[in-house]
Amino acid sequence: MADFLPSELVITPKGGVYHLDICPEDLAKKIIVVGDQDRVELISNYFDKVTHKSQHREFACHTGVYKGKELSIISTGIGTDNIDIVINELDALVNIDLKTRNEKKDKVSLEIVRLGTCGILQDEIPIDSFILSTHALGIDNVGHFYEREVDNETAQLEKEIEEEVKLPRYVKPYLTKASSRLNERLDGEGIEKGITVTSSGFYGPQGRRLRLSLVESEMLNSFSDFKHDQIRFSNLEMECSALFALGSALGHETTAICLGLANRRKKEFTKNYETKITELIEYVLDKI
Ligand code: R1P
Ligand code: URA
Repeated sequence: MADFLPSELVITPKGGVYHLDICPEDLAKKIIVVGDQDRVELISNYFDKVTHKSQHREFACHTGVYKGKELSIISTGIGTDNIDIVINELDALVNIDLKTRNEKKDKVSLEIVRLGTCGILQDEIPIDSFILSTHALGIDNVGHFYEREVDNETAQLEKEIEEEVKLPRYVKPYLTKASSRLNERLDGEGIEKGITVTSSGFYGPQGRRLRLSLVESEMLNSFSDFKHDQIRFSNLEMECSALFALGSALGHETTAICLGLANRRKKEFTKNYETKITELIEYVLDKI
């Protein structure tokens, strides 16, 4: 019997994965993931050659060559629920034989960089900064569905965070590290670094109060106030936790670099999105 039956791993008539709707030959080993579908073309416009273009639901994929590097740019849409789909299907494309439905013996490790946007959690991080995630703290739930190994240092830090940060009582956070190898490549002058908080929503789950009152109004400040040696919470978004947790558990290298759009401490919002996202794209394409 095959390792993965049709109810568990859905394969399209043309031999691709169900939601992304791409086939193994459409994918490069270096991948940039973005939330916004329109950002895919903004990035692939820089390619010297385009070899594949597709879109199914919110998942656009452009593969091509940039300065000799083969890259795929894929949109995930918003949220860790989508990341669960994207990471499992990207892994299936390289590590499961979709014809026999059996796991491959020799595994492929993908390099996956999220190029996103985020909110800022510290006064000293200017609006429009590029923020490289050292870790992600999930206050979503996706990571809890999978067994994975966490090193002692990360487990200890997770415990301290859980004790000190004022989260709603039914939120169980999980901490994961970004790939240090990818971070060495993406780091540079002026790049801000820190732990990225990944939320399950944009408003209440990120401490934004419109007309509904929030259960825990101190959550955001207690993230900003948390300090452990040189470690700080730098930013807040909606995908990194599941990307790092599932990606590393499957043997892939994952990290994220995000443009800080909103400083939540200073209550400021960018006026420079187009210019700054272009700068971030050019920065990542050259470093990746
Ligand atoms: C919310 O506006 C969206 O923007 C951020 C969040 O993570 C969320 O997906 O990232 P992207 O700009 O990559 O979508
Ligand atoms: N994306 C988020 O998830 N939060 C912000 O504040 C800005 C962008």
